[in-house]
Amino acid sequence: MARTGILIDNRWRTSESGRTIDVLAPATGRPFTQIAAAVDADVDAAVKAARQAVESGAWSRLNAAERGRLLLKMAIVVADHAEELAALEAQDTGKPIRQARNDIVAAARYFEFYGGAADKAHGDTIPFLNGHFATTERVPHGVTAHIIPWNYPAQMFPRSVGPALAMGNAVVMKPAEDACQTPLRMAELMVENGFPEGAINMVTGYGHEAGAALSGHPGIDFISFIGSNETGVQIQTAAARNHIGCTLELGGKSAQIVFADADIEAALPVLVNAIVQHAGQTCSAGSRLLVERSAYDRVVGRVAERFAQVRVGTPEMDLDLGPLVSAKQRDRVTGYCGGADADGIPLIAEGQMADGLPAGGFFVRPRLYGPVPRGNRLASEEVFGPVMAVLPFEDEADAIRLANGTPYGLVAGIWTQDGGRALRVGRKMQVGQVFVNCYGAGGGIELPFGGMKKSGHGREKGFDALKEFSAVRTLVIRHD
Ligand code: TXE
Repeated sequence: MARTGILIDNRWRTSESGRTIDVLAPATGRPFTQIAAAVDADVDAAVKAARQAVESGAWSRLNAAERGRLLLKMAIVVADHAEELAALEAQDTGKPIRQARNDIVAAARYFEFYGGAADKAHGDTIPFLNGHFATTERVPHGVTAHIIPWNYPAQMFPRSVGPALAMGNAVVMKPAEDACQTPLRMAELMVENGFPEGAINMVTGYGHEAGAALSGHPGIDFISFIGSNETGVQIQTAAARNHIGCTLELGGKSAQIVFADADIEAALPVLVNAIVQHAGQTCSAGSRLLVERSAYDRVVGRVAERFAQVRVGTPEMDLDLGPLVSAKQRDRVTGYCGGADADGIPLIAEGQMADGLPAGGFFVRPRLYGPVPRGNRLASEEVFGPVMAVLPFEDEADAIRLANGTPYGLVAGIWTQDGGRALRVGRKMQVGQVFVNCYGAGGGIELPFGGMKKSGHGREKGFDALKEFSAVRTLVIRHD
């Protein structure tokens, strides 16, 4: 049976409701496929299949090295299907094909990292009372639920399920209704490459139906969520009702802080790319450019020149950025731009639209605004589009205050040639990741990633994710 979107016990199914959702290509605005709209009964069947895989031993009887081997095999399988997956990702999300190819490289690396890590997450022995031997082990939660958004589905699929499976959980994922083709294809490849029934289950559908049914299901033991703040609150509420844990990764308003002594020519491509990559639809997008006042005109002038060269095109044109994912996101971003214009914020530079863009595509022209007043919403709210806000700062203390002055706390970039300042400022950032003289640094599969404040809690990526997807059991033995 063809991929429908609902995968339970290694078989594709249609929704109990019989309904489907049209999936639009962002570059044309036209449907290119359909996914099932899962409802309560589908989610219930998926959770039961996962539970069965845990309780029957179909999944849980595999030892850590065997689980790791299956994940490692997927690293090779994904690499073998790289071009097919990249084309699917580009069509589904609208991003330039080169960026989609990078995402597939990252996806394979997630499988590799967590495959390799599966048999290396171990407990401790702890000095305790005389005559006692105390030890800990890491045990899976059981059934883990995963809800991901539409911006990086190819990366987020293995980033989310990889560590959960490595630790021995059986998983149920609800990918985003706006873009989920690569997670479905990778799940299919997992089935073809030996994952037992019930280990990986997929339920496509709307957030308020399939998503709410999954996060509120009494049969799940943990929730991993990436998405909006509003939905994050609902997820945490659902988790609390079931007395289970969750991780929330909820976006940001990340600052790039440029001091007057920075090597601006080295910084330039990184500063601009941090808001251009995937049209700014990146949780860690560097959407605020904070520039030391004494260098403001010089730095902003160079950024503006580069920004004006940025080009918007279709995935196949493979320019700097593609369309936004949906009409809803396009309207959100143009709404912010309209607000900035109405507030009289100067438009410093605009990107270029390629000739011959399809009329129905969700394209938006990138915009650089500044100086943005500190109280303006463009200075503190997540736009999730190619819109950068420039703000001047006076000195180090002011930079720290300004960088930390939003409700979010995901990432910060610091550009300076003064090592002491980089450390001083970096260690004051209320964020989960700080980059000095670089930003994003190649995806960072190995690096713990997650937020402080309204950017959420818990850590994905790296070894820390293995801790999130497991619990510690302490065992004490008295021997005299
Ligand atoms: O998010 P939603 P949306 C931010 C970004 C963006 C805004 C809105 O600012 O503009 O959120 O995006 C599922 N119970 N981020 O509306 O709705 C939904 O089906 C359970 C930042 O797309 O949170 C999808 O699978 N699940 C973020 C996922 O949640 C529900 C990436 C995300 O969708 C649900 C995306 C519910 N009640 C958006 N409602 C980042 N951190 O990168 C929705 N969902």
